[in-house]
Amino acid sequence: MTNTTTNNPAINYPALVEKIKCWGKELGFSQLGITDIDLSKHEQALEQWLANNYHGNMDYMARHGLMRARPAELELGTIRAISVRLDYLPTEAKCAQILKSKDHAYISRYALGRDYHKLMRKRLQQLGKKITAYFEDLQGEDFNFRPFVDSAPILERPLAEKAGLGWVGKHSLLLNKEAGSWFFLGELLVDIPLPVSVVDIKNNNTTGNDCGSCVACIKICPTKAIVEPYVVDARRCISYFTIESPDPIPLELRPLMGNRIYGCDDCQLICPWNKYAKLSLENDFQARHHLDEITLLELFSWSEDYFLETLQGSPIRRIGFQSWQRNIAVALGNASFDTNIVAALEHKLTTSSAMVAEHIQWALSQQNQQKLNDHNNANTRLNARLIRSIERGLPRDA
Ligand code: B12
Ligand code: SF4
Ligand code: SF4
Repeated sequence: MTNTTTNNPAINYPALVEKIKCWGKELGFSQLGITDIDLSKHEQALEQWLANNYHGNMDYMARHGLMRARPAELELGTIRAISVRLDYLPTEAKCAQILKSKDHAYISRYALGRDYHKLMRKRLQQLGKKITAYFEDLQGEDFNFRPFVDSAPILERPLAEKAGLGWVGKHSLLLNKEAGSWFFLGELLVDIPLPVSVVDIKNNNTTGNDCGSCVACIKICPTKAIVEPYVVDARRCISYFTIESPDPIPLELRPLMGNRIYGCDDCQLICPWNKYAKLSLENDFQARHHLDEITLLELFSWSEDYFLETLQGSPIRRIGFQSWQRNIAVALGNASFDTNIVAALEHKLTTSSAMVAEHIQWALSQQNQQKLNDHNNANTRLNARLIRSIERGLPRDA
């Protein structure tokens, strides 16, 4: 990026900000804010997180070093970030219902529909083009932008917090008083001196700690991945070992996964602020192929071709068939004893890769144990507490 527009007195930046906000709304974003790009106060926490190896095998997290907290080093000329959020909670989330049914698959509610990366990046691109057109009308003025969605190089939550979209909760996700945390983040890095958003505490924009003394997310996490307030050890997070990591799932964590085969929502489901979450208006985020209420056995019966074909456009496809089968095998091991489950596991044993076969063996031994004991104790009480809380707090879901 090269900047030729900085401090050009001919440009009415406050008026441009109003236009950008309108364009953001027209493009369907739930909220938009503008911030400078000084994230220096987060550098130490980021360095510590990496030094603790909390990123596991997500090498891309370490690769960029402190550049992740320095957007101008990533994209030369950047002086502001336009930060956006987009609500994704589908109209019928059915979270409690599925978490109760051990023979059904719980897929994180963000992943039931189409992949959000493309949708958001396209809209951010459109926003950038609208600003470009504005500058073209001013004849000769130059404007440069670069969209990011979930891109590893940027600390999206601290940026969004500075832009007034909410605060970082103890589960480390961004929370908003009027929208909870069920939203994605994205940003447009720009090289123009837009006035930054004013943080208005009354109007929800707050950088204060609105978690208060609550620690519900820390207590409910099935794998104790929130190792201290605001800090997640990714290696223990179900989201990491079911989505990000292609490696075998550590033995001690398998029983704690329950039926969560793709990511996990527990720390958001327990959060009192999610009473105020908005349902998504996007068709793309509604469940496809009954992924919100499908049995583990049905998913386990899919062939690789069927998996690739059916999940086209879904974020799930990114993890590949091996990780998909690995995750379902573990969840089948955690389900109540059922001769159909044992038969399905045995059927796949000989045709699966060595990595998946090892998980199938584990699942078979779990099924056998459950046949003898007739129950699986791992996290049973914790799960029941979560379900009661969802049923009380999210009436539309229950
Ligand atoms: C890597 C990653 C993960 C990893 C690691 C998670 C983590 N907490 O770091 C894993 C795979 C586990 C993961 C899981 C999930 N993720 Co994720 N993930 C990311 C990614 C790519 C980078 C996050 C990162 O930089 N982590 C490193 C740490 C050090 O950074 P940080 O948590 O932001 O920490 C800073 C602040 O918290 C700050 N801080 C603020 N206050 C305080 C106070 C104290 C005392 C301290 C010490 C620090 C501190 O200091 C830190 C250093 O800068 C972002 C996208 C992005 N580019 O930002 C998405 C993102 C965070 N993920 C997202 C989502 C939706 C999820 C899941 C809910 C998915 C799911 N359902 O399974 C889970 C939630 C798990 C959880 N509780 O975090 C969304 C969150 C949206 C939101 N509302 O905040 C993001 C922003 C993607 C997006 N574009 O929408 N994710
Ligand atoms: S997503 Fe699940 S495993 Fe990860 S921190 Fe939240 S509750 Fe824990
Ligand atoms: S559950 Fe409580 S501590 Fe955790 S993010 Fe929500 S309000 Fe904060």
